[in-house]
Amino acid sequence: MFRPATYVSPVPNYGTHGNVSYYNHAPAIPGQNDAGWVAAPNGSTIAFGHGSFSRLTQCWVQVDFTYFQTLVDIPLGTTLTTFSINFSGMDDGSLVTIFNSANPGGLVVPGSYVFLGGSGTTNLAPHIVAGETNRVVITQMDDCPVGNTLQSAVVNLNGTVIPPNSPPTVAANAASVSANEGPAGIANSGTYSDSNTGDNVSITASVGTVTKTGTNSGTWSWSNTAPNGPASYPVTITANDGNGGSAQTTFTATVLEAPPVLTVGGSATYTEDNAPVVIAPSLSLTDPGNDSIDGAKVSIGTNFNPSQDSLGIAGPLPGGISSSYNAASGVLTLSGVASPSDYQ
Ligand SMILES: [Ca+2]
Ligand SMILES: [Ca+2]
Ligand SMILES: [Ca+2]
Ligand SMILES: [Ca+2]
Repeated sequence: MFRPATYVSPVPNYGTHGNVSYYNHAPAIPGQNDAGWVAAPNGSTIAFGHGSFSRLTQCWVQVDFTYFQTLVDIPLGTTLTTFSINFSGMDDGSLVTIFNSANPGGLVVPGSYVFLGGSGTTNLAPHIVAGETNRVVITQMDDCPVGNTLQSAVVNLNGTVIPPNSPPTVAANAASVSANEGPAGIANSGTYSDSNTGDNVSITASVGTVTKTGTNSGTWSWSNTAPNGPASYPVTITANDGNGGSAQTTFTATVLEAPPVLTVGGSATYTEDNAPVVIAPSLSLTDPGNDSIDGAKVSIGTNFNPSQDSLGIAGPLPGGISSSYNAASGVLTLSGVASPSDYQ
């Protein structure tokens, strides 16, 4: 059910209840997944309104519209003999619009109008498409206080009542998420809901992994690896009720650049005039995004004496890395693009 904030006023006086001309003043039919759709008072019929439910103050010069929708998933191969919407307890009128691949903008045929006290539409079967979800929207109008009601509206397909189906809703807790590159990965979460308690809503993600709790409503949790940054991409979460109703939400996932991690493990003891020793025997160098390293510097921090202390490389360097030593400053420079393990 979707109720605009207020009624339309003034409108010309068309002089009869449910007059077709009043629909010319109706706001555009809201989109299938627009915010503002709420469950009807009774999920399996409608049971909208009652004798004193009108918001109007004058007769026939004001008109109040309320929308109802249901999604009818018709399997491929279904023989469509009759398709009608049957009403009871209507004040003051209703109009049925069919949306499907043959009528993407919505179809209203002359027999789609039902007037005060009327009971059903004409046979709409010629306009229904099998093998897809047909969206049926009822535009109910009140053109005169006091009454404003639609007790029931049911879809009748080949003589069988089709239970009403509303699309689910889905929302993300964060419109954007970010995480450093590395093994922790990136995550988001959210909620979903479907007013049809018998629906088991599936949740899928355009990228990454998503899990859910609940059946027709609950929460979802999304995660993905974050192998290397910087990177940013959209993630679409789709909720599908399995009966033709679906909804989507999209958020942005951003993987941030993170610096390399250097651990100078171990220690060395050097005795004057002896052969050189390895100064950091268990040094570890990694990058959370496994980025290449451009260069490195090694220096003696304190008590450096250029005439006595010297840094050098033991053995050949991995390909792509070259070294130079400044004897005056005591800085050993390694340069060239190579992997962290080669630099280590
Ligand atoms: Ca009325
Ligand atoms: Ca549903
Ligand atoms: Ca990176
Ligand atoms: Ca990095």
